[in-house]
Amino acid sequence: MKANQKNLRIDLKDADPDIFDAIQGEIEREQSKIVLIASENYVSRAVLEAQGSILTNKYAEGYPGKRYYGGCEYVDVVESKAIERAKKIFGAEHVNVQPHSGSSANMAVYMSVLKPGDTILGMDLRHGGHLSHGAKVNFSGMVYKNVSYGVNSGTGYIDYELVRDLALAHRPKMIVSGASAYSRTIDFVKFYEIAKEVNALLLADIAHIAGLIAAGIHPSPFPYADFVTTSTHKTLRGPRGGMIMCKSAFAKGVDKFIFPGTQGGPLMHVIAAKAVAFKEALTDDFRQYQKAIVLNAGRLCTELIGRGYTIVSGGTDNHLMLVDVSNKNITGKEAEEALDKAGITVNKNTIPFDNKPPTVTSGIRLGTPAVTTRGFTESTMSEVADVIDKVLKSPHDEQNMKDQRLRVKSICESFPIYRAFD
Ligand code: DSN
Repeated sequence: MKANQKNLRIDLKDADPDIFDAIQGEIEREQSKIVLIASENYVSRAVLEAQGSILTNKYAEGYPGKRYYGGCEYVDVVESKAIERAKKIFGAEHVNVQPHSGSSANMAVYMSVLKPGDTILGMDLRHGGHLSHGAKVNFSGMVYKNVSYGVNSGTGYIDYELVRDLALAHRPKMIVSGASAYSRTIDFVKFYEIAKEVNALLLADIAHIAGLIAAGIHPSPFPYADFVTTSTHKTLRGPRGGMIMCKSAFAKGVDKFIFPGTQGGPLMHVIAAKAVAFKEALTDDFRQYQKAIVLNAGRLCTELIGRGYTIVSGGTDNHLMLVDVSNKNITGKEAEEALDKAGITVNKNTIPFDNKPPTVTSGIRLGTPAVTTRGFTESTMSEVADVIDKVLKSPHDEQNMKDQRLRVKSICESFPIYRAFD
């Protein structure tokens, strides 16, 4: 057999031990640590299998039935199923499942209806918004003029009066609703009314809460938003990727600005994995899972408040919370590092009106989608809160850190993830 043919049959562990070992290391890390990063999750084996499939071999520029390559009969089935299922989950008029990420999805939406220099009104990154909602360091803030709204300094809730005032003063072409670090229900109706008043288009970026919306736990942006974008790997629990949903009137523009506007060939293995995840999202199990995410976040939040922690806005309605650790004599960066040593993975996060830079921060963001997938219940969350508190109180006490690491390991052993650990 020739070498090039042999490659088709050699396992990764023999072909590339470096990468194989790194993947094994990551499996061990995911198994033995508690992931509280609000935007991460564990996909099902079926999603993994689809994403790791031979569909990665196929070029399919274009859309089902209208491709620029031959041999697309099977990938057409895959993409059509993904679209059909997404429409069913969200009640969308038009769906494009090709965006490689949430950011690419937002880019295509902007390009389909805005001209460079047009104004976008989006949530301030430092108040919980996303880079692609107009941040200066991102294409969205370089190509378009950005005006930012934020949360009310007293309540920590989105300041809808400020959104309206800014909209009236700046007459944006596009208003972006949606956030990456906001723990309260987003009022899409209010955003719609403001957009209507100033004749702006409304984009709802539901990346974080897509799963909750799919399960009917968070109000849907449909039929209010003109465009709805999402990543597919957070609460929605699909592969890493993006998706655009929109009203039929905008379908042509959106499709054109994904392909050929901003992307070439779609990642058909990823689209297959999206289709599988969407099938899962239509089940009752998924609805129960989303309910459990919110219950777990609620319990973690209550337990932390009970231990003297300040939560931005005073609580959570969804899958995440922002913990202001400044009254605990620790920065967000230090908290992230100490928790990681004990086996709890979180991310430092600026809190609204933070006086520390984003590399330091006064807060940490905690979320429950991943731990809920592996089976943590509310009582597990109470124990997790206790570990967090003990770590943050005495991060330099070596014995304490060893004790907390052991507690984390023991919790993790009770909730195995992938089959390799059975
Ligand atoms: N970086 C993502 C998050 O962690 O929320 C947003 O895309």
